[in-house]
Amino acid sequence: MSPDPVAVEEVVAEQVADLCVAAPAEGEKPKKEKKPKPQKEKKEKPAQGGGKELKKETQLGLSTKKADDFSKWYSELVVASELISYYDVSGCYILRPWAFSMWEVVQRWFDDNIKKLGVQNAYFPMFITEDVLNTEKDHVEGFAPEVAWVTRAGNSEMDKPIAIRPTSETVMYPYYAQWIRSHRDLPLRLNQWTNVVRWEFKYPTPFIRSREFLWQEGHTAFATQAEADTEVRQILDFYAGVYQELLAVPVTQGQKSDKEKFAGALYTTTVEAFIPDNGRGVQGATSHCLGQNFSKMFGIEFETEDHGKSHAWQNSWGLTTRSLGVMIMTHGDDKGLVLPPRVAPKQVVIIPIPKSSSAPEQVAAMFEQVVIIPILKSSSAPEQVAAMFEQVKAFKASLESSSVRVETDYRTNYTPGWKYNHWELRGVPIRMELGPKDMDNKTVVLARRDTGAKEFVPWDQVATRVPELLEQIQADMLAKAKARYDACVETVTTWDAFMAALNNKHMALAPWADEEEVEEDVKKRSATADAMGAKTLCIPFEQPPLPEGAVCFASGKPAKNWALWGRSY
Ligand code: 87F
Repeated sequence: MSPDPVAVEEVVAEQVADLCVAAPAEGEKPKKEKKPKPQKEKKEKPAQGGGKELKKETQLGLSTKKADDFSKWYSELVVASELISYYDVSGCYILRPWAFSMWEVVQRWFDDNIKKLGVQNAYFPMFITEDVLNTEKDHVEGFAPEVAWVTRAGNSEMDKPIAIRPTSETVMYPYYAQWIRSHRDLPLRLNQWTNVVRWEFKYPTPFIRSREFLWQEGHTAFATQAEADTEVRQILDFYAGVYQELLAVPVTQGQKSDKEKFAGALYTTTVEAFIPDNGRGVQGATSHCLGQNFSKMFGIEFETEDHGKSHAWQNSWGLTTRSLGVMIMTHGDDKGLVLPPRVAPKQVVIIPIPKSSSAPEQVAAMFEQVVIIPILKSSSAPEQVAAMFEQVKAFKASLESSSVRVETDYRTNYTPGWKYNHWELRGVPIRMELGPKDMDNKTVVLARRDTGAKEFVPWDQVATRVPELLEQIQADMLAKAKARYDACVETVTTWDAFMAALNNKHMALAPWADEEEVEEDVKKRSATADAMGAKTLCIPFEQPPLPEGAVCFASGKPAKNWALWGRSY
């Protein structure tokens, strides 16, 4: 993946301010790191025991609105929704189960798809000797400051320091050179799911930019360029699928400019997302055709069918946990996460609402899920509450048999309002309420997290309506995000219109002569006192027709294509 620009206008959320490296201005030397203090998270305090406290609602939700301070909203959100805990190594985060299970959904989907193409999973070590890392010196050079090294074991300095993988080209390709001898050994298509370490000094942001992150990296070798070219685009389509079909995040597919491509690649393709709230583009995932660059460096040579010799054609491609951050930023609102059903760890939460906010202890004791039993009088008879809870269990079983991921919340020490906030914060797509009236009418209420819309559904239709509604929510979330995305693409032909688009927190689609010097110049000229310069996000594969005589918006030279520009992560 190509290096990211420095975020200059990020504002630190109050409770994380002292954890992070101060954001250096572009070109400025990174500041010295402060020793981070462990994060103080706002803990939920359930009402304890006695009746008086039971009604008192605990403070849930977010103190910052998305539109008021996006960066602070995001930092608060990822912690409050229990996706992330801050860690005492700056730029590293704990992925809690709510986040990790979404990564597992992404993994499963992508893994199934690449296996259908014939890719196999493998695992290579995370350590790299200095000599091997230097085999690829030209390409590693620009990244060298980010490589982390192990220099000591126990109390003794190591004879030779060992690098921790920032990516695995140099780890894997010496073995590809051993394994690939004949055209019969091709194609070789391996993928690994791992962590990688890049010791960045740019401003860290959970999921979006961290010093250790999770990803998959695919490394494949073919006999011909045509096969490699085909795979590059198949993988890119899968990446677009992860974003659009699972995460409901629109992306543009395209090719990176020469300046932005991976230095080791022949060409780099990318899916580019956009965060309207801060006007930043974000590289979603990249699929590179490495050509024969690495096979020549590492000696990956094979005997062809006609007994000649040829260097293999190689690709590499990667998707990281950043994808979850883009999804969270895209859909989240002032109440918390809004999760697309296909990745939501729980798709429906069923909340029984007995007449009183608490159930009698003898009823509560029947259910293992209930751990805290308040001793209170209830206005619902135990039999009524028991019947309601039985009905909830029946819905859970029936929905789970159609593979719906269901949570039930029988807790009796929280009010219904508190529970609504709790599950809204966590982004569960559908809340199903079952109250005394619903028991009488044999209906439930389904409330959508994305729109807040509520509907009554007869019991006998729940098993069909819920899956249908989940698909509807998924489709509506993508459509809404796509409409916002499209509204952020401004077609411009002049420098002034280009700057106006950027300063309006939009992307600019502009005719371009495809010159690296011009891209560098645009980056400098478009930087303002409080905003970074712009770069090309990609040259979209879907190109509008270029009018006769169209000229580059920045250089005035004859345009070669339309490029998508933006300020970006
Ligand atoms: C940081 C330190 C050292 C990115 C780095 O995009 C080396 C690198 O090679 C480095 N950051 N890269 C480029 C990674 C290229 C490529 N690798 C496989 C991918 C996808 C997965």
